[in-house]
Amino acid sequence: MRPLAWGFAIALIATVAIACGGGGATSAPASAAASPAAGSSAPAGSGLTVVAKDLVFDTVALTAKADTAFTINFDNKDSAPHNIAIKDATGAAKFKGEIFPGPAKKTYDIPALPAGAYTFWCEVHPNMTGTLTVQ
Ligand SMILES: [Cu+2]
Repeated sequence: MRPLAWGFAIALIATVAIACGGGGATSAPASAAASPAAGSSAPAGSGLTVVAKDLVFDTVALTAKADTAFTINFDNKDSAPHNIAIKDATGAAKFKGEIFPGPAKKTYDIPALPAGAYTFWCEVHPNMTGTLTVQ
């Protein structure tokens, strides 16, 4: 009887300790984890925006979700023709958008890309470049 009573008492103390410590600890991270997950899905679906003006891109760093097709809303504000092309770290072309003069806008549909570091650039003006991080 004694060992059983001890065991019950220890189990009871342990349960109370877990309930108090665990309850407070788990509820906070759970709610914190839920909001970034809900927030990150919205930008992925809405697409990216890049503006070309005065022969430069307004954005030199883009981020996209790995293995997920996405769009780039390209706003060419110059009269000069521009486009956006994407190559991977080895220099292999992954996407080439239509070259068009501005002012005009086009939406490019970018295929799903594996995680990695990419470069985007304008084929007409090779000095117009930026980085695309797929993660
Ligand atoms: Cu250009």
